[in-house]
Amino acid sequence: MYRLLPMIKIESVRAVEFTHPTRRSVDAAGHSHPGPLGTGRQALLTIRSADGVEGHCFAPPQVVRPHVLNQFVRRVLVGGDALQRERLWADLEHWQRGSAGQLTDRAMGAVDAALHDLIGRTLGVPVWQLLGGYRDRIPAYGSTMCGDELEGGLSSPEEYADFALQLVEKGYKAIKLHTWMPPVRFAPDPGMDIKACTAVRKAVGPDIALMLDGYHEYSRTDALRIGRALEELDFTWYEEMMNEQSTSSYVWLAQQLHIPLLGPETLSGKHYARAEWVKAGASDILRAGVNGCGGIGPTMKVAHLAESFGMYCEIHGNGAPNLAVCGAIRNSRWYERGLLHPFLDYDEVPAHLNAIIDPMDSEGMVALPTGPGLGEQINFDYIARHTEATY
Ligand code: LLH
Ligand code: MG
Repeated sequence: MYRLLPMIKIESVRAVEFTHPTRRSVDAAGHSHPGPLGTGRQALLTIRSADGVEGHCFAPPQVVRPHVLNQFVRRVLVGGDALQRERLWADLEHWQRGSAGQLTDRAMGAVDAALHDLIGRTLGVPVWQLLGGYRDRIPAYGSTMCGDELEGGLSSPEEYADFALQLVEKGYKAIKLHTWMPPVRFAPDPGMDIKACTAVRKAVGPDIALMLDGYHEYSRTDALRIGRALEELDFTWYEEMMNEQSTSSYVWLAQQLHIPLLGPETLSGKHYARAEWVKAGASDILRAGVNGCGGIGPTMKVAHLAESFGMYCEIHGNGAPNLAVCGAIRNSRWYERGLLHPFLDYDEVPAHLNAIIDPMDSEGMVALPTGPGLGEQINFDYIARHTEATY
């Protein structure tokens, strides 16, 4: 004798675009840095059920723009059953092929996360429990912003070392450096990356786990030079140091180094591309994040793929959907907390939230949220007062 869960019938999909104050500015290569107080823009995607329950996900407005919602997302979702999210995802993927590149993995990721939130909120349970409930807390690593030319910021190896000490003081037991990339004038520079990593290791001692996420377009030989230095410095992993579209370059590097290579992070192709990386021996630790990999569903598939091959899968990026995956799987060692910078307070609650999703304790641990769905505490009043468009 069994009972099916009652259908969670999807009634509507909508997005609101709102503004919020921010001190982050984005450089010509898309990396964020501290900046003057300015105005940021986000969209809140909302999927509403016939019972009046709503699931949400934040996304860049261009990702969930009207064309995407009208042509693909509403056609697939409205009238459907949120509990069939695997089927809905497959139907979206079907539309993706003929969408002329308009239905992106990122759009699918936002829709899939909002669907998970809707299911969790309807059932009154956290998504990380629904997905696997492996743990209720996870160690965080402090993930720095990319290097800059701001005095007192991240403009020299010494400043990375000072900042790393501050992070250890806060409780972090692991730190990842993002080093200098263009448009920083002196970047890329393998020698500077090695100096920064050396200074940080010297400052924090042998017991803090360290990782490097450097310039993403190094040549094989520059990447090898840095990798050999990281081995001397006992780094835990080495991430996205070359263009990830060149699988052969990663295979080449993996064959020369014993430090674990981690990836792919930005490569398109969702779980399919990651399976190819495992087969090719292009990385030792797999990588996927909800935003870039097409959602919570495919990210879980990547994690389970990695587990089946005895590999870790480290989840890319912070935020509620990624944290939910971290709580559900066993083969991720850390949650990526950041991006961090000496001039910015990561713990400051953004105007559109009532609390951050990932407060960290003095032992460097982040607790999984206990609220239903993705557990995001959204400030709907603020968003309503700062909405500029609804679609
Ligand atoms: O500056 C950035 O946005 C980072 O490079 C970003 O891609 C970051 O999320 C990352 O690589 N984390 O591992
Ligand atoms: Mg990265």
